[in-house]
Amino acid sequence: MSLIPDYIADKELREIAGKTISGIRLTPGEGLVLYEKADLALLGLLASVVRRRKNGNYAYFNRNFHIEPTNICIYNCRFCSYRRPAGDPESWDYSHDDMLNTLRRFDGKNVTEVHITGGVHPSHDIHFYGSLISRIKKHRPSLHVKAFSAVELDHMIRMAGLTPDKGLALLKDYGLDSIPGGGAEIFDEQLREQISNEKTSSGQWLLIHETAHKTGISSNATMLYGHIETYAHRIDHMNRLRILQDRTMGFNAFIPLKFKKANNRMSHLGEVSIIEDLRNYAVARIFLDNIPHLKAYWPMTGRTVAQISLSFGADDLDGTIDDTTKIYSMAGAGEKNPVMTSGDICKLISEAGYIPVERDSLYNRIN
Ligand code: V47
Ligand code: SF4
Repeated sequence: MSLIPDYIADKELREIAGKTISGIRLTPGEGLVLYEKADLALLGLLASVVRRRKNGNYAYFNRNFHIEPTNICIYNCRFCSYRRPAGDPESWDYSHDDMLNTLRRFDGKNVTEVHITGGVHPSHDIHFYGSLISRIKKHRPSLHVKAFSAVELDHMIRMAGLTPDKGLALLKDYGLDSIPGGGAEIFDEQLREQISNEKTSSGQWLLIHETAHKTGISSNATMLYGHIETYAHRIDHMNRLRILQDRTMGFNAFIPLKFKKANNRMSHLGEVSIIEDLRNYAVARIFLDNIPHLKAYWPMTGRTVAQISLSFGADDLDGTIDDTTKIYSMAGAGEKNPVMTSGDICKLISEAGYIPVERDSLYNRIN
């Protein structure tokens, strides 16, 4: 008996569904057909087949917190609600001691990862950030440091006059463990110019991640969706990631980031629906057959949508956060002060019918 419901009459869609169920890679054209023709129920079914093949009935989370060193940034992306010019009353620029104080708040608490990212400050250099990492490691050697988007890395490595391989090797020596997925936005060059003019190019973003993977530093990848992009742009973005991943296998997780409209220069666009969020998770899970994990980042989605997304391909909710990130609350996310205990996360996951698993930053099971 076929898993594909009879009401799906479209021949092309039936073939694509059949390929997905058999574990055969979809072409970019077929991925596009899914976005254009498949309804939510079919996408949920297919994404769940893929999700269970890759991650069984498990849903992952970790115990983490963020440090956002500054919101002063040399770039001015149209979608960004977070950046402030230097001297603005809402800008911040933390010293090492400020950030070490944040770290000390977690002394005696069971966290395993610090996620560090922020604006691209005009003058903080690779040694400022490198020595921050080494001070963190000195204070708490077992903490995994996941730090700096490829956009921040690109700037600090260029400022130092280094090549990506030399710059990343230096940061690894300082203690960098892995790289978060930010700054990818959308790779299509024309669209990127419209929403984040002058920022690190798509090619450079991909090169930094490829170099990191070759240096033994794994990473995540994001995609900013729900603004002026088309489905073809989303497929193109994921296809570029899929091609790179075939070469390196260094991406741990893919994280779709929904454009949030508050306090930025693209507010007039509004936001896409939750249905669209779930369809997008599902297509990503089906299309990105070589990235092991799909993360629903709950401070952005809110906990309810994160919970539902587990039935649309997501297998990771990110972490406990402990109210340490402002990026999404400044962009209008419902979670104004994001905090969940590991008990809260386990409850969300269990209620959705999945088995909660605490992981480390590289997806090894802790519990
Ligand atoms: O690159 C900025 C996005 C990203 C808005 O690797 C916005 O585990 C939506 O990369 N609406 C930074 N998105 C956050 C990020 C991230 C988050 C969670 C986990 C991981 C990981 C990485 O935030 C930026 C940009 O794409 N962003 N403004 C906005 N208005
Ligand atoms: Fe700067 Fe990042 Fe905001 Fe762009 S999204 S303006 S690079 S902080």
